[in-house]
Amino acid sequence: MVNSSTARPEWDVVRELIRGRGPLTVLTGAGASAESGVPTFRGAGGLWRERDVMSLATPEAFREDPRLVWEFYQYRRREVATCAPNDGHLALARHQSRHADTWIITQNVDGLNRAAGSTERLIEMHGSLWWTRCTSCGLRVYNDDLGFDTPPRCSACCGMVRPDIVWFGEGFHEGVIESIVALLARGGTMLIVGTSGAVYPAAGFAAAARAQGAVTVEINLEASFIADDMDYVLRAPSGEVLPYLLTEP
Ligand code: BJW
Ligand code: ZN
Repeated sequence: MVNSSTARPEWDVVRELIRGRGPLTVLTGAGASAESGVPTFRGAGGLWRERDVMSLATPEAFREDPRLVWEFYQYRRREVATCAPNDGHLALARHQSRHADTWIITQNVDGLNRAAGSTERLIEMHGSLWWTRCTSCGLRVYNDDLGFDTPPRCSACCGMVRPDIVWFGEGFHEGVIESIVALLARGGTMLIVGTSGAVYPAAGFAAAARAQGAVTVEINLEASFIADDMDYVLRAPSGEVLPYLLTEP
């Protein structure tokens, strides 16, 4: 068990960096929700009914068997519905409420940043488990009904409804990439939290920000694929590191 009150010179350096360096941009991945009980993708939790969850997160899988993919997402929604934001999510939300230039870019679809209070300056770049989209007319609808196991029909055109999630090979919501590109050009500090750096374009954000003057910090239990793009590396759980870094004296 890591004790965050123990002296940790590197944590203190990064804490001072955040205090003194202007804008803060935070990129999070599945590890940022791990302490809330949400399974990560490339860890032991990456299987559902013995299938690699990554093979279900594709447009091809949905075309082939919409019911199976919907069931998988309904399972995920039920699982996340039992989870609460952890100290890392809460520290980020608190920091944002005091610092208008702090932005969160999350790859997570669980909605836990929003639940922690980060309702603004949050980009859920891979979509959300709590929204659906019509495959015919594109209508997006908030939907937290955990009750049904087949894809619902669109209220506007009767088309088949899918999770409003960015699957492999798919593009992003309008304006998302443009907003991120602008954030990465701001300089300041960038925290890269709980992501393995295996999925693009998110895996390229740290290098892009660093090339434009940002100082990059990885917060991860293990070395990610993009650890070489980091100026600092803090190997500890985000639920402990983030409150330490972001607590005001
Ligand atoms: C802890 C911790 C604790 C644990 N504390 N840490 C360039 C090169 C090669 C390929 C491509 C490329 N560009 C695009 C591609 C193709 C593809 C891609 O990247 N493929 C790769 C497999 C190579 N990308 C795409 O298709 C993307 N679309 C696209 O590029 O469109 C074109 C386009 C580009 C640019 C502009 C416009 C258009 C879409 C990618 C969509 C990914 N979607 C998923 C599924 C979501 C659905 C769902 O949730 O069901 O998103 S994939 C999955 O991976 C999910 C995640 O958000 C994403 C990232 O995973 P993440 O978060 O890193 O999780 P893990 O499990 O891998 O890692 C957890 C980490 O936490 C570990 O490191 C642990 O150590 C750590 N950890 N506990 C701190 N307590
Ligand atoms: Zn429709």
